[in-house]
Amino acid sequence: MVEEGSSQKLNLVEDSFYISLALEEARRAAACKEVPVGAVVVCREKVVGRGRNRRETELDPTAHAEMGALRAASASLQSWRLPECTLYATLEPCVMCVGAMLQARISRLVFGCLDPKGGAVESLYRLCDDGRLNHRILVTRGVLEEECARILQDFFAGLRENKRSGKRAERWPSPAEGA
Ligand code: AZG
Ligand code: ZN
Repeated sequence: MVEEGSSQKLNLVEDSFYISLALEEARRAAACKEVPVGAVVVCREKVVGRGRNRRETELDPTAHAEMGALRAASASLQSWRLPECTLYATLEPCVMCVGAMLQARISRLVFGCLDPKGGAVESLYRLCDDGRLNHRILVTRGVLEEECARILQDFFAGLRENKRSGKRAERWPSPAEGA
């Protein structure tokens, strides 16, 4: 689902392309047993930062995909201000990541699927459009929504399956069976 509006429609092909790059990052995260979330930052059609969730790898609660992409973009553009940039994320960003985007003066956010338990753009809070803050971020949601949701569903289904088969392995063969 993408909101209607001619400018939104115009951006759809381009937005889908950049979200597909964010999905590549999410797949890389999954390959490292990380919750598969990916992000890219784009400035004047050029990818200036990529990030993927690396919390387990880095043992860092701030190592969300969006934070990695923002850090890489700031390093690449040599500026903490990123006013001409759009951030593309596979999942609705959390409070921390929207906070960082507001600090960076990101102009636009595009994301794939909602995060009902952590999203700070629509689900729990609406931080991108809060008149009390000193910056607003234009938002487009629902780009490649199914793919972005599916990669998370598959990851968590795999975790549950591993947990079940792990439990089976613990029970069988049991020591009593002479294993
Ligand atoms: C996450 N949510 C977002 N938005 N981004 C990440 O990198 C995450 N990791 N776990 N939940
Ligand atoms: Zn986050």
